[in-house]
Amino acid sequence: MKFQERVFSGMQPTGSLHLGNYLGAMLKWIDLQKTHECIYCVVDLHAITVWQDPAELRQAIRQVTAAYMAAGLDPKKSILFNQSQVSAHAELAWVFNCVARLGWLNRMTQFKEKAGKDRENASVGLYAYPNLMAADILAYRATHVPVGDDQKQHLELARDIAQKFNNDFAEPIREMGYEDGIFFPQPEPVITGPATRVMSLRDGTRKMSKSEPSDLSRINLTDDVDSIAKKIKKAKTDPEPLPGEVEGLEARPEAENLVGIYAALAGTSKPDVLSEFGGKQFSQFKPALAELCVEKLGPIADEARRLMNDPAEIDRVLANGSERARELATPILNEVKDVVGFIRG
Ligand code: AQP
Repeated sequence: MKFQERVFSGMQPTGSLHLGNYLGAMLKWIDLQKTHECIYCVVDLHAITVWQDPAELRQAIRQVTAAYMAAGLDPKKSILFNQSQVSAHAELAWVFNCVARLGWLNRMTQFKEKAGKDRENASVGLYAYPNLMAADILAYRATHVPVGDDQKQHLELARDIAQKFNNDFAEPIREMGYEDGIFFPQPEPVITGPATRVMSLRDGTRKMSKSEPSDLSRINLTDDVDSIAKKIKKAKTDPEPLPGEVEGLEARPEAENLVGIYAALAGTSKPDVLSEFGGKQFSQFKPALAELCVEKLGPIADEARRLMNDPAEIDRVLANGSERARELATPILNEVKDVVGFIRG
């Protein structure tokens, strides 16, 4: 079956969004919105795989939605909604829990990192997280998934699940009229640009992350001008000047990270940034980077704050997006139920 091109992606409302989320994923979301049918989700079911304070979770769902809109996602063009309002995600995830193999999930590095040494105490949800992510994507038969580099492995798992579902149920799928036996597409990761993995400002070998305790490690999309400037100023670097060529960034993770951030924010490439700043010290590069960050992120923070003044309007956007999402997902889920052999009323 030839599937219509459709984009799906999401972010967890586990705190304020940061520069990594913005450069790694959201910039591409905004671009794809111009050419594709796009579905952008606030993945609250994923968020509770680690305990969340309920009042803070509600607030974070609205904040992430406000950040989506402030960054340029248009709820009239794209579908913006929160995952828990569309039960197809959870229902399909259960089917996928029964399709995916334990051995596949045991290989997921994100679970190992997040569960850490206290693995026995991690939630079952955290372990099964990639199955829910596969359901998020395949409930819409999405063909393209713009994400940061850290999600590559989960995307590969989603492709494996789609393939195994198609194989396991080949006969009923064909009987249903899918002559080539393909019920789910193989979703393609879209991992492009100079900042697919933005690193911590305090340690160039660790991913910038919402859950990192030090706020100095990341630039939040809600940070004011002074905080942005302070965080860039304090960002870890090495004593060498910037190289003139990209090869010179090898084994200099902090330098590479800052150059990648500059390139992504400026809409250029690392070689372009180095042709401008090669040979310069960080004391010259950092103020230019801070200025660029403020120029690009300041208006997003201001607009998100303005939107947060009207939470009822944000809730309306989410309710409307959820309705549109349900319209797309329900017929697909119904066919899944028929394929699997459930009886529907
Ligand atoms: N540092 C990053 N660089 C590039 N892309 C990133 N993404 C996250 N961090 C970076 C991308 O942002 C999207 C949404 O991520 P998420 O919020 O669902 O969860 P995450 O990947 O687990 O992000 P965090 O910040 O690390 O959250 P916590 O700390 O709560 O686990 C994804 O497309 C992701 O690739």
